[in-house]
Amino acid sequence: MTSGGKSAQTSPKLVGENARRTDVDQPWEQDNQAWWDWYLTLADNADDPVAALRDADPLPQLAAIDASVVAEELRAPFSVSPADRAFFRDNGFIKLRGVLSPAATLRLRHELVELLSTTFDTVLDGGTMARFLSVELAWLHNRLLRDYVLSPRIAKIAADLLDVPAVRLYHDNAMSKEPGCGRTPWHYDDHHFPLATHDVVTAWIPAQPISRAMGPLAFARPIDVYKLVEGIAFNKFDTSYDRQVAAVFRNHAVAVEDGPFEIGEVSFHHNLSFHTAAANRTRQSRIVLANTYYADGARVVDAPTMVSGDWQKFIPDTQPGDLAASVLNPVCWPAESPTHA
Ligand SMILES: O=C(O)CCC(=O)C(=O)O
Ligand SMILES: [Fe+2]
Repeated sequence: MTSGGKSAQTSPKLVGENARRTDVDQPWEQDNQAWWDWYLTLADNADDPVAALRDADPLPQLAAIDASVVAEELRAPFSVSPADRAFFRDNGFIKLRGVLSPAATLRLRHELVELLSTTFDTVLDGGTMARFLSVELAWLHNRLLRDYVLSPRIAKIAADLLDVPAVRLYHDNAMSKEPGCGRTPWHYDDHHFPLATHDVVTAWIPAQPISRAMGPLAFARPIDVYKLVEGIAFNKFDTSYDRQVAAVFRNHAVAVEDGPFEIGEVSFHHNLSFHTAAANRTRQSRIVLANTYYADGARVVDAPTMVSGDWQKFIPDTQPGDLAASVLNPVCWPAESPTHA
């Protein structure tokens, strides 16, 4: 586990060299949870602060399904059409309905609630307010989550969208945007992943329906709008980067897909896709599993920065410039085991 275990509230401040220097060229010195606590402080919430919270729609009442049924579903292929691929190529993201069944979605939520509540010694859906909780590498010690993370169904969608023959796992990320937690700042993931390739995609797998009030992931389109904001300097101390990106997108009337996710709907975003998420204005935790995959054969960049977070946890025993193919980066598609065929 990389997230500080049963951590008490960590104050979101930079420490060590990260606090002293104004550049982002030094490595991240704290754990992954501290990274998220810091990162969310870079989002501008001044225009629309979270005031009152509302009830989310109750979760559907469904009979629990067996882990073996979930595993079967996560192996079954999902058909990605030529139109889906073209949409992803042009826009850098796609939202696909029915990637998970409602029962498999709720089973995921049950498992993530257990994981997050144990890790942070809290209860979800209101026990912790206004915070973004994150646990990575859960697949290493949780059999059921392993099926969701290494899922041939999900990894094949990633490979099809990237149009590459094989993908590896970069990392999993169990995330909970707690009630009252503000916006996720505008960014693209290319900043975060120290991989020397653009063939990187994140499957953002909601563990419940996500209404607009709960803060669905939202994507600027088309993909090349990142070029409009390439010149904006990242500022690690305040919200200026987020504000400037928002202003440029507004001035250029950039389209933003910020609609809700129905149960079982999963989005896939490319590492050049600019995205953000609204605040969670409901009393329900917005729980998501985000799995990032990259084209087999990619290398680590020559000079990872602090924005890359604690990447050596995800690609251990690997130096900058090396092939990114550690034991924690299995090929998820094509599925290796015959039982995954
Ligand atoms: O869930 C969020 O609010 C942000 C997630 C994100 O940026 C990502 O998965 O790339
Ligand atoms: Fe992201």
